[in-house]
Amino acid sequence: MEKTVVLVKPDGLQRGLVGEIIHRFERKGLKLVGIKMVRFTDSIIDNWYAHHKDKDFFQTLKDFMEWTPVVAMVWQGLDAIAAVRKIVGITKAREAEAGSIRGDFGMSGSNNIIHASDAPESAEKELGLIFNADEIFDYDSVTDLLIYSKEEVGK
Ligand code: FUP
Repeated sequence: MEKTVVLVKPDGLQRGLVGEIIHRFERKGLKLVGIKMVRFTDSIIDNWYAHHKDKDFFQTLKDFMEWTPVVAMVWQGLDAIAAVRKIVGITKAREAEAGSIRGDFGMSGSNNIIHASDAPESAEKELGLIFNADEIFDYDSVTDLLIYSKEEVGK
């Protein structure tokens, strides 16, 4: 099944939202297969946000992401990337749909609490930037057969 990388950003950590965020993904039926704290560096950010390196907000984004450690997680599930992005909400938090994490807890388009991979290529890149292979766990979850149909469970 698909894996996606989630970060609780420094504002989410400061605001005590780590448990709330984990709870939302758990109750959705996603499986946690990796979790740790990471301190982002210039070189991680240059790579992670390479598509933003020429934007005027890039230095602000860097300073923000290096403010405190982040909580990095890998969640697994059927079409997990799209499912997680829906739970996260759009970038500008004050316009994000109520019920999403950004919609419920944020007002900013930069201090927006959480990151989630937006495509299989970025999920793979992000995972490789901060997780070692032995930090990702493959295990059977007893709830898989409740959350998915028999046809879906092996996908
Ligand atoms: P998202 O995928 O929703 O996290 O959004 P992007 O990849 O477009 O942007 C990554 C981060 O850059 C955002 F979470 C916050 C920051 N950003 C800004 O600060 N200003 C902007 O106008 C756009 C993005």
